[in-house]
Amino acid sequence: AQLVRLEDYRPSDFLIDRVELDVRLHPTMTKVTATLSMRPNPAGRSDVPLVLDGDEVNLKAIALDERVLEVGEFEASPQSLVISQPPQQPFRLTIETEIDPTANTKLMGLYRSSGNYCTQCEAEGFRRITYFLDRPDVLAVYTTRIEAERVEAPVLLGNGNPVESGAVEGTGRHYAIWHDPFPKPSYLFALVGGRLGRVAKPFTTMSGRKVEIAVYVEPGKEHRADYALDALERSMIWDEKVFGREYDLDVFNIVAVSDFNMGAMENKGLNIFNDKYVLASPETATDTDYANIEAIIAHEYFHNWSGNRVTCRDWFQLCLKEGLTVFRDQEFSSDERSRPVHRIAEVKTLRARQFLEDSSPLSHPVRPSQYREINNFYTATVYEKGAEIVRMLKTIIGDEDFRRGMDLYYESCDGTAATVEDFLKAFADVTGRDLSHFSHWYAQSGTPRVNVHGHYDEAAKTYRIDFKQQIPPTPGQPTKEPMVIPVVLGLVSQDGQPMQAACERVSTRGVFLLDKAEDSITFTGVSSRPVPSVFRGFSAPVKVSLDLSSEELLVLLRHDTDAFNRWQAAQTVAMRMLVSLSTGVAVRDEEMNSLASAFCSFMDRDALSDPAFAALVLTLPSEADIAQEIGKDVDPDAIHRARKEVRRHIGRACFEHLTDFYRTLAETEAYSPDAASAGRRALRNAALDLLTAADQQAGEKLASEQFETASNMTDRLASLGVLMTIPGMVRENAIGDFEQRYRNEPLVLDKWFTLQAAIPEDTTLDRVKRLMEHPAFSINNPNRVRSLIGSFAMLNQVQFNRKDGAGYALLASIVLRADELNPQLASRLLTAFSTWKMMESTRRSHARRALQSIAQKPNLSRDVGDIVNRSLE
Ligand code: BAL
Ligand code: ZN
Repeated sequence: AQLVRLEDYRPSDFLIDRVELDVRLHPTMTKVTATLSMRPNPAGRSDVPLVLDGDEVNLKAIALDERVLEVGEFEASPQSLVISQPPQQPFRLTIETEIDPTANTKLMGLYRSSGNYCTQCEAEGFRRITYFLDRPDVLAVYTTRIEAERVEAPVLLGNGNPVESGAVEGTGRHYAIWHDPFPKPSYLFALVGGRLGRVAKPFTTMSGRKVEIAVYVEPGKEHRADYALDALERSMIWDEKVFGREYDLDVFNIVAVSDFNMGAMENKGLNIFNDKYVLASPETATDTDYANIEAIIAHEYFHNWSGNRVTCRDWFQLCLKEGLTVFRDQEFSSDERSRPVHRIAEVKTLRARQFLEDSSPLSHPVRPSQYREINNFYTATVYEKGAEIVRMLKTIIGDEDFRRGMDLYYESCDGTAATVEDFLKAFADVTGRDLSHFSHWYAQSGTPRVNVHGHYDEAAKTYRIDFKQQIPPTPGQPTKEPMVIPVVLGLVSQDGQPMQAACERVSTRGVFLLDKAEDSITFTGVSSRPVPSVFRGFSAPVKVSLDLSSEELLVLLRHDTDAFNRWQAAQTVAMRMLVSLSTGVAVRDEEMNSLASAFCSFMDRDALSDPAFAALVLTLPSEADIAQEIGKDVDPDAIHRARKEVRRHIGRACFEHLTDFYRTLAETEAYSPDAASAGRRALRNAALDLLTAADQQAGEKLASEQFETASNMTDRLASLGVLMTIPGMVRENAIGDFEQRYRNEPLVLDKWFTLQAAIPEDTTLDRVKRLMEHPAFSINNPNRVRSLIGSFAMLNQVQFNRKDGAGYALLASIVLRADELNPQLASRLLTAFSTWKMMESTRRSHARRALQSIAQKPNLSRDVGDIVNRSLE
């Protein structure tokens, strides 16, 4: 596949000002007539052919300024439509195409999900509907007429505002016309036709405009859309209050569909969602589901400004909308929930996904400089690290200047397709700062490592901290420049008091900017040896090496004013022990006991004051986190044993506290998804997990009771998760019971698939194969495939990475099968191999062979071909 390079960008030679679409929906023969009002682009080249993009479209007719073009005046293939001598003044091009939505298993373009018609056009799906200049810098005003059989699709939705609807006389068909006054790129186009239930409410914007907001779902599931509708309303209010951004159309519609490659899509005025991120009831959704729904509803809504009103010039700028919008949704969730708890959750995700990616052969900059398949760049790096860059910018310039910069960005770029440079310029303009050095964060890949060493001078009463940053080599980038790293820090005394020492290099907001490879800062007036608390709130996406002893870290766990670093301290101490145990380094009993007693005293003193935070502290680093920390010659079996041993030790040492939590935190009121209630459930279920690690029999009994009596999905699923760790009939009966209870609930069965795929036992491979034959499983449905196969490969460290290579072989065979139907889904699954180079040699050879077996296959999609080749490099 051809390499696309950022440096080759040039403006389009033609522009499209208006698009009139007439879409006659039919299950297998949908007719699309597109009338494009076009003109040569003054910024483009003149006297060049007009080349429109296509992808598997079937051309029926073409006319230029109402004159039908003859064969010879144009050249059409399924991939492009070329008019060699287009007019040099404005013209109208009318293109008729025919497409088959039922055969569209790629779920890009127009397709059917549970019989309903829907679209997905980002990044390059619009070209699967009609020939077009399918690039984000071609902005047009769209009017869409949708027509369908009324019985098949009583609901017809498009972008923008509804204009007109009615019957098509003498037929069973009807139509709706939608007009979107805001110029937009084709990737934001959407339409929906189907049988759908609806919940709606009026919303009045801050300037008094009336808007109807609505969520459409499968009929009968309307009550499960209430939470999504509420989250939408809260998002709209928050964006007005925090960013001054108001909604701009008369309606805002969300449609939930069951077959969707992504989480959701921000089409203008018509967001289309994976139903997993819309539907929720206490009986079917967990606290995590509720939190995800809230975050993703907000994310897609926030795109209306960060993505739609200001869009991207080209796909290299994807982080411009995604990183910024993730930052915005994270801020929203932090405001709606608990900021420190949410920050820890964000960092856990960042480390698990982005740090992992950045240390793998798939590492790439937040703004890549080249790609072969853009769908492979909807990554944790672009999204999550992209959000961290925005957060660092805010930390460096402060809240007020950040808001002024955002206002200027929206004002100066509204209605345009912008770049990262445009974004940074707004902040440079409002602050007078030169942000060119900071912009390395967009261009350099790899996770910087920062070494921190403290030196206390007792006589001079000074404390010096030496910082050293290193950025590892990554594909295409053997050497790096130092980054600008904001270090938020403070000093804590050995007895846990905040110390007010002076250092001119640290701003009043407690920020030191590390912008050289090495630098030192000195605090004066330091009365006793301090414990430094650095990277408070995880102020930069870096790995930190600290020369603190476990005792000093435990001072931070107990006393730091920064909740993130309290959690981090516990994680660091536990991680050191887990790495030692996993790699055959002896751990002294005293060390283990001191960690356990720190946990006990934490439970004693602090845990119940913030149960959500406590649950995070009590959860040890995951097996994948430990593997990443070890980094090479990884033995997943040893890691699994080590984690089990430390959990057992803590569970035994703190058994009374845990039992006490388990009893006192029992649910007494009706389920509510709010953060405080969710926190209590999280702590209780973390306690159950540790109790079971300490005493399997007692844990099995408690978990079985909880499984039987749970009044909500969070508790039922948590107890089933605990039972999954104990082989035997109790577990198998619970699996069967769960299946019976939820056999008509696909999203709940996904959880059932996931738990079974994650069982760390040798028999799991066969179980997964058996489950692929289950009537509820379908290789065509992304949620099902991700829940069974994705979970096996990403969550089950020991079984995916089996020493006999059978886990790798299974994934390889499924990737190849999925690739024939849905390349995006297949290439996502394939990224599970990104850890292969860090495994010990036997596993590494098996993984290489599995990857090679994929690479050798003829007719791979561009998606899978790109990932497999980069993985093997
Ligand atoms: N734009 C693709 C889905 C999302 O990030 O919102
Ligand atoms: Zn997004």
